Amino acid sequence: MVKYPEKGEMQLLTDRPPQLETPLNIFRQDFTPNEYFFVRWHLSQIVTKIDVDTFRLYIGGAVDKPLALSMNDLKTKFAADSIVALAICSGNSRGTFNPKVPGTQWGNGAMGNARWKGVKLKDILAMAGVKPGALNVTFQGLDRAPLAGTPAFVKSLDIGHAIDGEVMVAYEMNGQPLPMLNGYPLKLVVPGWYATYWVGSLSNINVLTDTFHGFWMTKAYQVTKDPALNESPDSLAKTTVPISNINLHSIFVEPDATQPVNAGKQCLIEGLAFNDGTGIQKVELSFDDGKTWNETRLNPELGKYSWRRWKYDWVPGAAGMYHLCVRATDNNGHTQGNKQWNRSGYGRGFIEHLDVNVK
Ligand SMILES: Nc1nc2c(c(=O)[nH]1)N[C@H]1C(S)=C(S)[C@@H](COP(=O)(O)O)O[C@H]1N2
Ligand SMILES: [Mo]
Repeated sequence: MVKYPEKGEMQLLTDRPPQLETPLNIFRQDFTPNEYFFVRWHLSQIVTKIDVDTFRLYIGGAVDKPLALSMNDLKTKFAADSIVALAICSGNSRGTFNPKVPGTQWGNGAMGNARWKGVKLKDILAMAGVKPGALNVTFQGLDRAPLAGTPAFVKSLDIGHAIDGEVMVAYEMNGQPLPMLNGYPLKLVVPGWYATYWVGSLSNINVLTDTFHGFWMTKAYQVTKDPALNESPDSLAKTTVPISNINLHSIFVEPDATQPVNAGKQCLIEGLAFNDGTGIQKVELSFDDGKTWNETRLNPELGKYSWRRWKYDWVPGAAGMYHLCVRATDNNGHTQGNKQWNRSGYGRGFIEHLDVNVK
């Protein structure tokens, strides 16, 4: 465990750039406190100091009127908007893939649920005036690569997505300014999509009349074109597309599997389920390897892009090892399946297991 500025005790996965994972017990609350919110950067030159008085968000490219907006402009010239949304790294839970895949070996803590406040991207683009023929919008922050050859971290969205009224430029999370390590002073919020699009220390928005082909869209963060396709180490998909929507997934948060629980006593099992805004219809547990399933209690919904907490009161009868499984079903009736491996360890979405020692 380490401590970084504005952060609580976190698990350090890499230090240059910093990648910090949230301890699992922090997930026993609706919102993930800013000081425990995971941290993930790609380029080692991240911003550690910003003068907010001179900071500007630049909007350019295929617009009628390029803009340079101060923080004060964002807070006074636009209506404030707020949304609860889960930010989850595409590589969350990668460390649990079997066979192992290269990349940061995250447990389940590369995600967090927050209430974001800021300005609708649609309103900012309307002020700039998007020119006819616009296709893509790109986003870049103030972080830089140490070597000239490393591609800048630039992400893009289709224009239709950018102006859907949900994508937001956020200046607050959970009622506070963003911690520096989470992209202060501005972060793009793309509800329902993996956090690779949630560009932090956001400084440049560019409207393009063609398709953006940058490294971080066309080479990195690729998934199989057919989402149902299972890759295996010796059978990799030939056609890939940029990752997008958050996959349906559910995880255990309690009990802590390293500690035994008591036979004949009530044991609270709890966890999280989430997806891309489709919503969670039910979460079920199995104690017999998937033969029968028991419905858990869902906590109230906090918003369609929020995670959903679930709970189950279990009274284990006798001592022994118990093998638990959890699966979620979304509001379209789609239930998590058993296996889904991919070479990059992205978008983990299959049924999770927990071995509990009852004594
Ligand atoms: N400027 C910038 N924004 C970025 C990144 C980055 O490297 N640079 N990484 C992205 C990825 S992959 C993730 S998972 C999230 C992590 O956000 P956090 O550090 O606030 O948790 O930021 C996204 N936005
Ligand atoms: Mo990520």
